[in-house]
Amino acid sequence: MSNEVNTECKNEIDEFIKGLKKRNPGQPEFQQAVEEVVGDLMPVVCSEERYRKERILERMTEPDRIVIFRVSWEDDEGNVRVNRAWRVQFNNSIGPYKGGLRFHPSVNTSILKFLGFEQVLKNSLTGLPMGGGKGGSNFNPKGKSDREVMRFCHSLMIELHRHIGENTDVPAGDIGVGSREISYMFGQYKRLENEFTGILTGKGLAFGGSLVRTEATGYGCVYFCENMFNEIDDSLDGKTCIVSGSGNVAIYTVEKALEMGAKVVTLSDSSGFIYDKDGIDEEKLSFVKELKEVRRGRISEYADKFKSSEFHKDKKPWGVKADVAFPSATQNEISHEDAKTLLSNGIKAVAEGANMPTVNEGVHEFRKAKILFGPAKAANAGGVAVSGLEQSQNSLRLSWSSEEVNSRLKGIMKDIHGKCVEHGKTDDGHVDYARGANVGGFIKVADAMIAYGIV
Ligand code: NDP
Ligand code: 2IT
Repeated sequence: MSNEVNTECKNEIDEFIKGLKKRNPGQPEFQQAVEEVVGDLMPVVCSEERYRKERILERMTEPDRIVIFRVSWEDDEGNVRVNRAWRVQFNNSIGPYKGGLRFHPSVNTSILKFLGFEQVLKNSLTGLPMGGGKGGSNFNPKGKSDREVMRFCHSLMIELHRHIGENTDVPAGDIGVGSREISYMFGQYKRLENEFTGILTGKGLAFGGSLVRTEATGYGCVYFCENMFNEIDDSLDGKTCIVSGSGNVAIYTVEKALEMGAKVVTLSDSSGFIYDKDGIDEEKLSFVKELKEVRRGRISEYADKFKSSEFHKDKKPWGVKADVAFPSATQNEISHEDAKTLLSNGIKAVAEGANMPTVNEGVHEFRKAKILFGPAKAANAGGVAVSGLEQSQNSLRLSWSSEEVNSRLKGIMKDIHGKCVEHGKTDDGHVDYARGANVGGFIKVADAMIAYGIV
């Protein structure tokens, strides 16, 4: 990583990145995700002969396999539609592949490889036996009827079913994939295989889903942020927060932040953001849940309904002065300029609910400024962690209470925080959470790969 944060092994880093770019042309998101990680890992590799000799970074940045396939389906007007779908099985060294499916028109190989690569380290951090993978399609669920989404999901599973399994690969939700889509896909898998097994997570409660999975990513992100504040003898109580997105992660981030005594003043979607000077309270959040989870409407309706708020069309919330930012929409939503604006407005903490929401130059600004920066692979690991707990419950053929799942989630987020402190504490006592998460996630996977020989 060519930046002021990582100065050790600069030549090795530059050489590695040069090779990576050559091997993966036209994949900017994947290159970005690896670059962010390699700056922290190279010093570890340089200092440990077994990692260097074993070419562990070259091996970890090459996915095990990628399946790409056509999904044909029929829309409500009888037109034949064709989409492309992927499953990137990145690394199964410490458990079956695990990671979400994303349905969004922007989905491509680069985005899914970045997500799969991050997922390997994230899943390792949870301490659960999960490898990393990611998948999805360039299908756009927006404006489609339930029946169209059903036909698409059923068609997708006709191919995907042969590549997944409870001990092989267990997909879940991500952008554009929630309980409706998981249910259609699970129902089709069950039919094709004549088997009722936990091959997807995020299932409905009536058919093997776990309590608290819906809330897990947002809740986990807030728990992680609270852990970061506690580390410096502070807390979220009384802090003003800005949240982007208004989907699964954003909604439950707001819910938990309110419970912790924070004030949340923004939400967004791809059309713009709302700013509510009085704060989003429980009642307003119920409106957002109904708007987004049931009616699938636009966030601008919030400003029509609540007079204390205003809608900023085509804008992002990063110019609003606050103590804490929870980017919870998508990759690269915080530009270098946005990061500088957040810092000049006195931001104290950034906890990444979305995957890679900050461009690398922005991450460097946060790390240099020594604010509390919770990187995605640590801060948003609560979602996949509860997916792991859903897999455990499926294997046991038991359902745990919400208290049980929530307390395990809290414990896992605390453990992840602990790993970041262990590997990220700097000489002046500051915790570099980005380095801590990268190194903490890497070691277990690297050691497993080395134990297997040259694989
Ligand atoms: P949802 O589909 O529920 O919500 C996504 C939200 O982000 C929507 O408000 C959407 O607006 C907005 N958004 C998506 N893409 C863009 C874009 N290109 N530009 C602007 N806004 C955009 O997804 P999730 O809440 O599940 O996911 C949000 C983020 O969290 C993603 O980065 C995902 O990878 C990550 N994540 C999700 C986990 C999960 O368990 N669901 C777990 C860990 C991380 P609009 O509706 O207008 O498109
Ligand atoms: O990015 C993520 O961690 C997810 N979308 C959740 C993956 C999962 O398997 O629950």
